[in-house]
Amino acid sequence: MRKKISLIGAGQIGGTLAHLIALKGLADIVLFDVAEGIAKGKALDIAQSSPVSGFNMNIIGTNSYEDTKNSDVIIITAGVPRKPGMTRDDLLGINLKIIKQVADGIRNTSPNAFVICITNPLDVIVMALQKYSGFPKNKVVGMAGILDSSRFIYFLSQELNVPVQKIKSFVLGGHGDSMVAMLNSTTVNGKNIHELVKEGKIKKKTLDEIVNRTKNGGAEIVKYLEKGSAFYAPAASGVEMAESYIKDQKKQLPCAAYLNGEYDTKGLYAGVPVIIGASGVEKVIQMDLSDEEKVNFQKSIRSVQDLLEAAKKIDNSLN
Ligand code: TXD
Repeated sequence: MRKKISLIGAGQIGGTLAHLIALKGLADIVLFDVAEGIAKGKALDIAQSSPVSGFNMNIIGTNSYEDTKNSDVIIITAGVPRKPGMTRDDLLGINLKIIKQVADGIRNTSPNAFVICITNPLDVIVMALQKYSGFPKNKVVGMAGILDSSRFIYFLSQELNVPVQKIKSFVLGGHGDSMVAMLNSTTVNGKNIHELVKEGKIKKKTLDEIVNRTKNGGAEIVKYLEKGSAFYAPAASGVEMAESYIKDQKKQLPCAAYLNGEYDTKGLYAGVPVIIGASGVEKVIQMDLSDEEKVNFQKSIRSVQDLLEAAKKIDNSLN
């Protein structure tokens, strides 16, 4: 039985998600947007590429949640992106309102869906989505860590002239300036990055610059684009999560997941390595963090908690 993925938000990321999912033949696609024309136009355009690209997925555009009924996966990008000079947190007020509308739309139409949230500020918006929708915590997850880790790995591969496939790393914590590159578990051709610093293959200063460039990865692209933010890498990251669920691949992926005591954190979503399989978030992986990583991770958690407090002031139903 062919799976069904509904994309709530047919903007830059939503349209790219639809195209990538179609090219992979992953599922039938419903592109949903309040701007119905955008959803319908992009769906028709992608569908018209099917003879060229050789896929036969059904893809429609709509502004009716009825059409998204019984989705296996829902990927949410509904919201407004940053403009130059804005932080992800500046989007909180407007995107909280939007995510509440989305939660109302999907609650009764796709109660068994695996929901991947992409809308910023990610860590709090995914938390609000889970509360507003009432979906099980293991079926609501945020996409950020895969993108941040992918940016970090790309920058390292460019610096070290090593294929990206040969670099393993995780960027965890909140999806903001306090995100944490886990250097202790970063390897290049199987060798820990700290060894490469000792061998003089990469300067510590250069490594720190790469960590900072990763933290500012989104803002760097917003500056270039002026209107809108990154969408190719975010979409590719969201598709990896959807595929791991649909194909029960049980991949270990850095995602914003609900913590119930792991990493000394309870009752909060934050970026951690999880296993994604047919039951959704099947396990939170407890990594051995260095003392410095523990301090930085807890700092990142505090910034998520601070933003959650700001969200609760906007909508006390989040208390
Ligand atoms: O790593 C990450 N999680 C981030 C997330 C990476 C990049 C971008 N990040 C955020 O994703 C960004 O800050 C935004 O909050 C979302 C979506 O970014 P995108 O670039 O796709 O924004 P667009 O192109 O403006 O698309 C948003 C669409 C647009 O077509 C609106 O009409 C639609 O959302 N929209 C709605 N759809 C459904 N329901 C409602 N209420 C709604 N309001 C707006």
